[in-house]
Amino acid sequence: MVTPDGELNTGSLGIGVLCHPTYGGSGVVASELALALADRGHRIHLFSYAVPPRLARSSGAVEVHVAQGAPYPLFEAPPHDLAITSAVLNVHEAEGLDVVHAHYALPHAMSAVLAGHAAPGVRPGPSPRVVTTLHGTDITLVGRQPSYRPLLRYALEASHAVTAVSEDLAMRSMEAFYPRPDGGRPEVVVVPNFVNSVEFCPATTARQEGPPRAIHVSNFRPVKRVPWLVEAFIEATAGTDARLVLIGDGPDRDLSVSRARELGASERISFLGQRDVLPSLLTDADVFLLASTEESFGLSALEAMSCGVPVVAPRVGGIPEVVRDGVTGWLSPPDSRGAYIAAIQEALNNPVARAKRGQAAREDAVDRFSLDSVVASYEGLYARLLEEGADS
Ligand code: GMT
Repeated sequence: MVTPDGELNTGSLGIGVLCHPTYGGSGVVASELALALADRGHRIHLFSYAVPPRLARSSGAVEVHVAQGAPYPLFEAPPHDLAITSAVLNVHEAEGLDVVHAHYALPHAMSAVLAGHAAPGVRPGPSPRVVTTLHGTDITLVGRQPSYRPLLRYALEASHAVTAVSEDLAMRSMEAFYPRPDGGRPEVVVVPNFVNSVEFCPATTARQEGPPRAIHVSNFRPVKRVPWLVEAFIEATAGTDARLVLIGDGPDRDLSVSRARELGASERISFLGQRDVLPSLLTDADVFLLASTEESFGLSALEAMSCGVPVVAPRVGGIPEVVRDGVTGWLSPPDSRGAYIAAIQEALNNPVARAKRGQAAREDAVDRFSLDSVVASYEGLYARLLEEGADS
C-alpha cells in the first residue's frame, strides 16, 4: 500500500471492487477477482447495491458493502451510485484504499472517479488509483446512448487505467471513444476473463445415458437472441428426441417459452430459471449453445468449456478469442441461420468430435484462462499504477 508519506509497499493492498450484483457476467468476474485477491492477502472491499450471488455463497475474506442510498421523498429512486461513492470514501477514511477497481463502466467508473477526487478530503496521502474494466454492453449498447456518452467518455479518461475483457472490445472501445479531440489515444489494456477451473470441472462419473442434451445460460436479454436460438434448435433437431435446457431469466424468457410451445417442442425444452450452482447442470450437457448478436467475451461459454462442454456460437465480438472453431467448438458466420443450424446438428450427431472438442475446451480453459494468470495481470497493473502515482 502507499503510506501517507508516499512510501510504496505493493505487498498487501487495500482494494475496493465496484460491481453490479449480477448472476453472470461482470458480477461474477468482479466477485471471483475479489475472492482471489483476498486469498492472496489483500484487503478487499466489494461495493454493490446488493450482494452478488457468486460472492454470497462463498466463504472468502471479502468485506461486502451494500450501498443502496437512503430513500427520500424527492428521490424517484435513491441514487445508489452516489451511495457507493460515499461507502468507498467511508472505507478509505477508516483504513485507506490503494486501488478502486470499477467493473462495468456506468455507473461504477464514475462512482470510482468521484471517490478518487474526493479522497484527499477524508484522508491525507495519495488518492486511490482508479481502474475501470469494460465488460461489453457498457460500451456496445449503453455507451452508444447519447444520454450517457459524454459522461462515459469523461469517466474513461479520468480513470488511471482502462481494461477490456477481449481484444475485440478493446478495439471497439478505442474506436467509439478515441482519438480524443486533441488526437490523444489512451491505452485500453486487454485482461481477459477467467474461470475457476476447480469449481467448473468435468464430471468425475459417467454422464447419464439418454438423448443428446444442449444447454444455454444467459440473462435472456435481446442481445442474447434466445427466441432465435430456441427456433434454430427446434429446426436443427426436428424428428429427434434431443433436449435443450435453458438457465437464467430476463426480458425474453416468456417469448422463448411461447416459441417452444407454438412450435410443439415444449416437451424437449426446459426453462429452469435462475440457478446459483451451474457446474452440475453444465456437466450434464453435451453442448453449450450461444446465439448472441454481440458478445464481448462469453463468460458462460468459458464456464461450459471448463466443464469439458464444447460450444456452438456465432462468430461475433470476442467469442472467437474464447472458442476456437473446429478445436473447442463450432463457430458459424454471424448472419447465417443455416450455418448455425448445421453446427448444432453436427455437434449433437457426432459424439466423437464432441468428445474431442470437449476435452480440448477443458484444456484451453485451464491453460489460457486460468484464474492465477489473470489475477496476476491485475496485480501487476495495480503495482504499475501505484508506482506511477508515487513518482508523480
Ligand atoms: O451484457 C450482458 O450480458 C451483461 C454483461 C455483464 O456485465 O454481466 O456481460 C458482458 O460481460 C461479461 C463479463 O465480462 C462478458 O462475458 C459478456 O460477453 C458481456 N456481454 C456482452 O457483451 C453482450
